[in-house]
Amino acid sequence: MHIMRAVVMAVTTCASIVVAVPSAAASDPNCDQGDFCIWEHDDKKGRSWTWSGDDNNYGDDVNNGMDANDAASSWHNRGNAGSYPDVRVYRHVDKDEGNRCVHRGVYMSNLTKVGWDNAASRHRWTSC
Ligand SMILES: [Ca+2]
Ligand SMILES: [Ca+2]
Ligand SMILES: [Ca+2]
Repeated sequence: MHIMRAVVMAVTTCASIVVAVPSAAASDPNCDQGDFCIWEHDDKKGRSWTWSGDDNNYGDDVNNGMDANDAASSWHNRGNAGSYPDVRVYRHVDKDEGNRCVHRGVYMSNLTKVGWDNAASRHRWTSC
């Protein structure tokens, strides 16, 4: 029941963000302006997860029965310009080794090409 409640809250949060920035959302229906977004498959296919803030553990982010840990096969940083425009993605929840900077605006459609398929476990906004 905890998981179901988290999903409902996540959906509610996303809905409110869409309402707040309708014009930006229209430019990419899969990933709102200001968010870091990941997809289950290449080319923005399959389940997706989006965050406007940091997330220290993808394992509790469930979309349609699947959590985000080690799931990302494509990603897109649609962060806003400012103090923290980039995203640093980490392979592990509890270790900093093996992280990667994803600059603002970067979309990677096939993470296998850079050795990151099904690897991301958390991220934080930064400047890198
Ligand atoms: Ca995947
Ligand atoms: Ca999480
Ligand atoms: Ca991982």
